[in-house]
Amino acid sequence: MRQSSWMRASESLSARLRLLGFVFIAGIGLTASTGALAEGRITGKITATGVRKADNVVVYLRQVPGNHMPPSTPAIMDQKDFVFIPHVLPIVRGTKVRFLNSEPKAQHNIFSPDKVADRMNLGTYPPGDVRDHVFDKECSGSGTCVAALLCNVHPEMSAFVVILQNPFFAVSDRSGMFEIKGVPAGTYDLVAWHEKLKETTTKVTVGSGDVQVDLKMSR
Ligand SMILES: [Cu+2]
Repeated sequence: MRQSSWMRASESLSARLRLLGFVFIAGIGLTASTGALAEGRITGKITATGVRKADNVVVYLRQVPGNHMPPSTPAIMDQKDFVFIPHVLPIVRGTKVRFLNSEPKAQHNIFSPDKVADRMNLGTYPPGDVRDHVFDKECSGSGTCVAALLCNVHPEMSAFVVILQNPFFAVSDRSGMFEIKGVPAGTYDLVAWHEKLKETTTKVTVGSGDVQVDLKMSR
């Protein structure tokens, strides 16, 4: 009687230990997986001298480990009221950009004279038509990889496709604010590029949570 009660107690104890062990291992597993998946957000404000507004600054991480695939859907560059929309389009290298013509009547011709990024000419085409181009060439030289876009019908039209290694980028708004979400934990070079301002590079360390980075840019 005494023995069997001891055995029951012992079995119950070993069952509890097994359960405890399971919970412990599961706990380690959970900690390890959340550790590996830690990601944060980079937010900030750009103050620029020499331009009226600090918008259209592309803020991006120069190099993020891994092979970053371009999206399966094309990025859109529209043309309306004789303006490229958006004025600045950051993409992951290899992204297909679809060029629309949303004018009621006017034809446009899109080309990039850029020898460094991607020299191309999509020809002249009417409203409603589209042209696609995949920006997949490696840039020669250092600095941000940019393809300037022009229209040979309307010389006042211009835009920029900024070709990047990874999808962790943002374009600043009219008040110079930007936000990059879902950044894997790590230390990176945060680059700010603007068509008229000097490029800046800042070291940034991202954990889980928010990192605030304010940037100053000038001509
Ligand atoms: Cu045009």
